[in-house]
Amino acid sequence: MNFSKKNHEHKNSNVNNVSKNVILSVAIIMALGFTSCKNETKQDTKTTTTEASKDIAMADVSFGVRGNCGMCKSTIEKAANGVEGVSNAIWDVDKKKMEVSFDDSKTDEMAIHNAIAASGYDTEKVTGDLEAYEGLPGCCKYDHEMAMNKSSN
Ligand SMILES: [Cu+2]
Repeated sequence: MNFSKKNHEHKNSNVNNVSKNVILSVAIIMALGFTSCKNETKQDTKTTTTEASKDIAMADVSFGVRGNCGMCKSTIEKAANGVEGVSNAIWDVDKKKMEVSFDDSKTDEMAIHNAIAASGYDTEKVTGDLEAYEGLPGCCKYDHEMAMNKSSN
């Protein structure tokens, strides 16, 4: 009598453990999703040292890039800054517009378009890599029809 009762309780607690584990993993997945989207405040502030040297042929370009939020901003700017020769890259979230300064003896505008597109974002000239786009946090999955390079808000 006593034994079978204990056994029954034991089974019950097993079931409880399983559902606790499921709840826990769901909570972890949700927490992970949250943190990746909250990362937007933690931007890589790459200090831009615009050298005063006149030997360097600096070029400034601006072009449209699609995106949604601060997280997009850091991904886009990081991609552009990763191109050798780029000294300054700013993406405007309202205008969906990129402003880049670079040394045109080291790189050209298309290399910057390609780097941004490789990170998953559409530019005026290059469509964003779809695999990279799929890997973006949910809040960054921008609309591919979005107007870009807007002159004002
Ligand atoms: Cu985003």
